[in-house]
Amino acid sequence: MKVGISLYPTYGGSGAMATELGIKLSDRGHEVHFVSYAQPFRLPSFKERIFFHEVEMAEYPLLEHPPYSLALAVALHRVTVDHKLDLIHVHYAIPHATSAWIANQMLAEDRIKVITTLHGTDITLVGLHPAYQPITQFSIQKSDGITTVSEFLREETVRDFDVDRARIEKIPNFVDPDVYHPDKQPCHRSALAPGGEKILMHVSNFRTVKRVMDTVDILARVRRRLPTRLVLVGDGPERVRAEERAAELGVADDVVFLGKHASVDELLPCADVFLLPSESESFGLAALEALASGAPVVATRIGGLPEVIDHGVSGFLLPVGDVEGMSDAVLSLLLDDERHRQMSEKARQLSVERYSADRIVPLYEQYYERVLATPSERRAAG
Ligand code: GMT
Repeated sequence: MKVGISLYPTYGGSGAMATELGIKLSDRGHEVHFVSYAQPFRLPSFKERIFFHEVEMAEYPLLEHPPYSLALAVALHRVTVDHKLDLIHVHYAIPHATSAWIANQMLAEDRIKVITTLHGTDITLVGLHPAYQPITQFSIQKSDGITTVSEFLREETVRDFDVDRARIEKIPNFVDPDVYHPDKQPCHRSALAPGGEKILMHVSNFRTVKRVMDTVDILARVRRRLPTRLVLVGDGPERVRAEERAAELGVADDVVFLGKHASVDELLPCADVFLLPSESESFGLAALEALASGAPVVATRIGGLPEVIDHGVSGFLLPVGDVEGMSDAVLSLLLDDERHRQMSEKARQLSVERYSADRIVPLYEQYYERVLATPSERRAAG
């Protein structure tokens, strides 16, 4: 099959997942064409059957906000024609689903199938804004196939975007258990915690929704009982406030800001506990990668996180903002080696059983086949 994949190339779960999917599809013999404004961060420089097409943007003084959605539509159209794609698979509805719809209109009689994978805030946050809701709804409804990464997100899509539940396929995110592994080397433990401290870790794009500040508050509480450090991986709008918070609480020396890191698989095995105190999370890919690396996860009971973390088995789920409860949960693990060992084992075992790439990627292939085999009403209707 020849598949075009449109995605956000920067740090973030939807781009990471779309890239991993493309790589796995190419390993399974498919030809994959990534279309985006920059090379996806998890894409290796060369891989057989993988191609990257950069969306060309023209600058012009009148264009204060150059129309990326149009440039992407043109690129998708060109790549479809030049490489005879079988289907376009877009990740994150805004604006990718709309650009794919435009590209398909340009293809006229030669239209191909478009599958939209909804990842999170394209439905729960940005997509709900009146500036985008109608076009997002239209583009999702016009897609030939729709997938969501969790049951939670499927329900949100049905409720807020008037899509028939039966039209949505839930295909969860996945993890490569050989890449995310408790024994992965190097994990740099002695550099991250030179005094032999315990390590709490958080990986995100530091947007408000991630509540990074809570991780600093948790560290401050845990550190009163046990020498512990917090390793923060990623960057974004909340980083400065998190740095200020660490200084305010007098724990700055025990908070390590690593910035963006392309290979979190090398760091996660160092985590004694992974923290994800988000106020919204459709799935929580970062949590899944941590679990597969053997780190129990302390997170919030929201969105799709209960589909990924088993409370009391592979981690703990607490209400949003319950910093005290999360600190107690962390301490219950760090102060009990046997409990920690058991939870770490379960984290690895359950995450791999349910969400390994070998199990999930074929679901996409089967879904592609099904969508390709279904006559398109929208095509007939024009
Ligand atoms: O919706 C977003 O915030 C963007 C997206 C991203 O690119 O990071 O994250 C979402 O997609 C991930 C991959 O499917 C999920 O693991 C995240 O839970 C989800 N983020 C939110 O729902 C906040």
